[in-house]
Amino acid sequence: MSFAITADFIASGNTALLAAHEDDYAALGRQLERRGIAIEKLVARAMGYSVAVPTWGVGTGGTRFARFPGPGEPRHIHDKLEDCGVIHQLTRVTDNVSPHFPWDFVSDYNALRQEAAQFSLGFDAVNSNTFQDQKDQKLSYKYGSLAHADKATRQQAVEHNLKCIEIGQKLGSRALTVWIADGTNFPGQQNLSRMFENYLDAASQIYALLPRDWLIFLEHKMYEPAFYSTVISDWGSNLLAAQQLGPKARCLVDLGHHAPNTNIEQIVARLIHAGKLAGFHFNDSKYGDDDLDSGAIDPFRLFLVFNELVDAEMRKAKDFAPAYMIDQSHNVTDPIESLISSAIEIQRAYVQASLIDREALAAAQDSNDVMGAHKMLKQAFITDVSPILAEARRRKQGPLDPLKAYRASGYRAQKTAERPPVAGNSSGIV
Ligand code: PSV
Ligand code: MN
Repeated sequence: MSFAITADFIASGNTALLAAHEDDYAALGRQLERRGIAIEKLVARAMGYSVAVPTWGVGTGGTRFARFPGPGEPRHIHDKLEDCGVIHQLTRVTDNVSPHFPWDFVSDYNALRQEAAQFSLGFDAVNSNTFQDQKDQKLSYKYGSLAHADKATRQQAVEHNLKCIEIGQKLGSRALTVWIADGTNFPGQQNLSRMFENYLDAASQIYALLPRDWLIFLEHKMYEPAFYSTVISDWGSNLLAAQQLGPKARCLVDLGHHAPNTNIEQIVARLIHAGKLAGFHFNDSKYGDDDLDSGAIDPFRLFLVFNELVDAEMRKAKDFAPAYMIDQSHNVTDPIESLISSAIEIQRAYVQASLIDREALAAAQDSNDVMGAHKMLKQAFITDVSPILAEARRRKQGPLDPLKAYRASGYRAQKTAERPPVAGNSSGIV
């Protein structure tokens, strides 16, 4: 393992920024004190927050038109772990990675777990992949996987998911995320009811073999690659499936998988009510499943999602333990920069939502003080909590300014020299 970024490098970068940081932190502390909020409590919350990075996120993404490879791209899971290690070292909030199979297949998962631990990384949910055909695969997923009309193809997809669980157990993971691309492009192509029933039958075979302390996260998506119908298209179908499977099945919310203008925070509230919220795939979007960087387009929506999450946390909602993960496609930026920035934006929304006086908000709501209640949310959202996030990082020996530290480190240049570009151009997902 060859880390280009040392603790001394981070500490000396912080020395140059410390006076300004202390000034900003003290000013914010005084402001929050006037509002009856202790800044120390927020630093503690920021320090306790964690969001997982997907292994595929450190590779350069693309669209169905083209993919423009970036310099020093990771070539395999070992390079990806190294990049994820840098993101965690610089943000101090991404201590878990979420692998995707077969993209991250290796021969020795015990060794991989140890390798990750050297970067202070653990493994979050494992993701199965039955949306692509793999080399030497017997039956094709062109017309579906867990919901395929053919029983043998469904069985093959079930077995792949079971294999992912087996790998996940070696990695110390405790959840399997299942997103299927199954659906149709033409009305009449398949029987909509039968496809859902096929899915439930296959998913229940996976569910039956989940290890005792494992959960299965079902991810819904409205469209793409199927454009007329998808089997698990929305949170309604997803909740139905999770309820039918049993208590270890929960619904995962990918922020990009909804119709435009959908009130996602309300879906989150409903899933919390049902005790069925698995967690998140964070990203941002403008038009569809854009997979843009979290907080880049609509930070207020991200904040409103966290408003529901912090509310549930404070009132100790039953079965509430969401898994937080980023799921983005970095097509035009250095993926490490995007993931650093996104992790911080997500942590920011969490801290901002923690500023809200829940009792005062409930009192305003109960007395129908519409503007008063709304302003409480807005005041929290417009509060610049950057000094809190910086202080949380500093106390964990991280940099005050992660992006600046990353750029100054020369990490990407070093990796560009070490990792020769993969030949050829390609299109498609990460
Ligand atoms: C599908 O669009 C998705 O959000 C699922 O989480 C997949 O596993 C991931 O993207 C693959 O990039
Ligand atoms: Mn996703």
